[in-house]
Amino acid sequence: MRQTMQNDSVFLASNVTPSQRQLEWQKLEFYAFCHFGTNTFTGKEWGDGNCSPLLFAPKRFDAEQWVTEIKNAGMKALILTCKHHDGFCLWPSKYTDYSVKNSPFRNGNGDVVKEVSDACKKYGIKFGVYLSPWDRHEKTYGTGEQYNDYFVNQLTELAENYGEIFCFWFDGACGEGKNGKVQMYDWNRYFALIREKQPNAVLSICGTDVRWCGNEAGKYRTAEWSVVPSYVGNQQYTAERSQQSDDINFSKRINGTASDLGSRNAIEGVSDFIWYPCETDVSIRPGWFYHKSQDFRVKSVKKLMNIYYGTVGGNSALLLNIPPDKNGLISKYDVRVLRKLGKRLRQEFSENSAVNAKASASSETEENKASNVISENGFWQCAEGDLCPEITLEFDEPVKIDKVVLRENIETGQQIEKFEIFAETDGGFTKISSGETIGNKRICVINPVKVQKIKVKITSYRRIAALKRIELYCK
Ligand code: FUL
Repeated sequence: MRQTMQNDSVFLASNVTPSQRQLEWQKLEFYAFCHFGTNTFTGKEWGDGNCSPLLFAPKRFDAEQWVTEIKNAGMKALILTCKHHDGFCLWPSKYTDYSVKNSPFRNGNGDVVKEVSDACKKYGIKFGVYLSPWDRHEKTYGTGEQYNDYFVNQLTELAENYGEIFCFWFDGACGEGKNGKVQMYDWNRYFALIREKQPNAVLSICGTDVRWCGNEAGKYRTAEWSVVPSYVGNQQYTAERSQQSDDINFSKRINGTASDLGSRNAIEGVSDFIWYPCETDVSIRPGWFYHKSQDFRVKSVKKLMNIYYGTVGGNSALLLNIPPDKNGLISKYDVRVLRKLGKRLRQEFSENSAVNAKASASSETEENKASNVISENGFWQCAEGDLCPEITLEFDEPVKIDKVVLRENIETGQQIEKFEIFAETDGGFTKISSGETIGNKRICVINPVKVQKIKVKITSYRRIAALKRIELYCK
């Protein structure tokens, strides 16, 4: 235990823990974004809200195709752009004519939100809603209360009619510029409504449960903290860093991302903290919407695996955008990569050999024993006063590994600041990896090695050191 002054920033941060809904969300790790709407047909990224609904005409739309490919690639949920900035609604909203009901899709009787949410239910993945606060079509946008009523009405339709929703994703983007309309969003009213109608849903990005990573390029932090100063949770903070103009290069930029939000240095002098875990959103293509011209620019499996290791394996969730095409299908170019990605993930994490080991530690508590790290339940916690706790897994026979997965017990907060991993081979212990944070999950990719023992040393932590799991894999 270090620095236990009761008013010390590090001590205060160490007391912050996730809510139940954040813990449930944390289990998803990897899920899909589907940008689909009029832009799919016009070739734009930011529609201006003036194009005719008649353009929305997917001829072979099949939500089950989306969901089966997404599930196969290892993703556990899907977030649909029910309304993007152009204001066009993918469900027949009662409050506007600018929706699927005036499009050729299913002769005006279609409901994309219904078909996608039903497919998610059928195949057992979660469904989430993206509803853009910024609306370029709706006349009341910029009037204050009238637009807030409109937005609340739409949220109510979505929250009431499509079953369980795991997430409401509120984009911070707005490109109205200096002379554009200014709308004062009534966030508290939106959030209260969702808490009432969908109490298990997380509020993301401009919401208070899940934090935007700060870029759209798949760039991640080497040390990702879920406990951050409260001001990071302010909607203004997120909006100012979000996209301000229709600029394709925004998705490549990483300079808006603060590299450190939670280390001792970053939180010095701060006394207010929140649990606000990171989500990294990135598109499988250069754009968020489908463009035929980008068919040959789908990210490779290698690139996606790197992003996966850095995000899912770096205490962030990964929200991978897969934009369906004009037919209303995930195109064969994306399908090819998604299938390979799913196969690769299954290979990389096929068998956890840690379950066959014997665990011992420099210290443990009565309830939270070392052996818990290789079981299905519980966690290991070192005894008070153990300043450099270590835990060792020992095998009867040497085991080949190329990845060590560590999971902190985040129910008791995020506290581990530095760790080192050693392997005992024929020639004694050698260091094979080290890192700063762990949080929900840290994946350490190492050179393949045959080990008799693995030792994890926690060289710096805040108030408690508690590991939920150690897993060992080899492809
Ligand atoms: C941004 C938007 O402006 C993009 O169009 C896209 O929806 C992305 C996920 O968020 O802020």
